[in-house]
Amino acid sequence: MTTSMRIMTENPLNAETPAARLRSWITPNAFFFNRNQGQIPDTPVDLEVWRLTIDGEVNQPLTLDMDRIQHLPKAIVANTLECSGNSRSLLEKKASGNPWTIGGVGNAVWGGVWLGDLLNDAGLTDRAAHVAFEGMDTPLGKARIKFVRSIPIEKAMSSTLLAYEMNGEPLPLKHGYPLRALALGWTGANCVKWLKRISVMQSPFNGFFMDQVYRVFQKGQKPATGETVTAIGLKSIITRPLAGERLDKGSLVVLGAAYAGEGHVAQVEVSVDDGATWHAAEFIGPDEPFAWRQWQYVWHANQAGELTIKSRATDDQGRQQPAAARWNFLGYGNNGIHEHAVTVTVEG
Ligand SMILES: Nc1nc2c(c(=O)[nH]1)N[C@H]1C(S)=C(S)[C@@H](COP(=O)(O)O)O[C@H]1N2
Ligand SMILES: [Mo]
Repeated sequence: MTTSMRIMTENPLNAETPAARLRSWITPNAFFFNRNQGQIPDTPVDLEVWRLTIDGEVNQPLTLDMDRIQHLPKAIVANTLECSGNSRSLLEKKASGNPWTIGGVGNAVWGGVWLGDLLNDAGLTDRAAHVAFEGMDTPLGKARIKFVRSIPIEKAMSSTLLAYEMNGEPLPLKHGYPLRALALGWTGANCVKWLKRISVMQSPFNGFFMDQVYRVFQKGQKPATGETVTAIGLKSIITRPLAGERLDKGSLVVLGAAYAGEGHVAQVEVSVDDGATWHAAEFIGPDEPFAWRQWQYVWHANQAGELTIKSRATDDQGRQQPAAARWNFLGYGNNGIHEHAVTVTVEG
């Protein structure tokens, strides 16, 4: 069983959390997945020189240092972060991008300030409709395009955190030190790291990572005409046993996590006969908005042979995780029950 990060690319660093590290409610900082389009700053920025600017469609632009930010009312919130491309490699039809299995997701308790509080201080003009975030990472690739992303003003005002702490520690360099945005319940692409500038705009930011990359589109379709990735979908994953494991007969605890972005997971069911019959799993531990729920199902494996375990989540509106993923060109948002099935062998 592997417990170290699975590195997909070194530069930029893209690495996923091994399943064994997804079995606790909190994902430790050292094992939280890494997803980067650019080059992580090689040294933490000096807080003496770092400033956050808030400008654009505001009455009073703000320039804030960390001391000022940390003296504002502190919010502490749990949030499960998932990369839009998570589970891409589990799709039956290939899609281009990092070959994530299930480990492009993690849950942490973040400390910071509400973006809405800062935007209220700056005062929004009546043209304010979108909020763009710019980080300090160095762009890679020939075109040297900065990772700039914008979100609608409603999301920015209602439930977006600017985090300077992760699981009680200062935000680690890899995860955006000194400050990152977290659009709670939305995919990682909406959560810019190493923040330096927040601009309020009349329309969405136009740029490569807005128009060409984080879009759900089909082959032959222009990316910009596809939908922008926003909220994380309803999904459950099995973190134990692992695919291909050989198990002894007897009682076995099946473990997993389920999450729903801005929604709330109400039920998880498990099937050990490839979806023919389903049994309620039991939740373990905290149940917080925007955070995954860990679950377990005790399975009495008394017959030898190969079999397929599936899990399915239902939210508090009665919506169910889809039986199969909805394929798209970049393989975003794979939350299919079928794609996340785990086949194991019970030894005779
Ligand atoms: N500045 C900056 N922010 C960024 C990115 C980036 O490349 N640069 N990648 C985004 C993507 S696609 C994801 S999934 C998350 C990953 O956050 P993590 O590395 O802390 O897990 O960061 C987001 N924020
Ligand atoms: Mo991502």
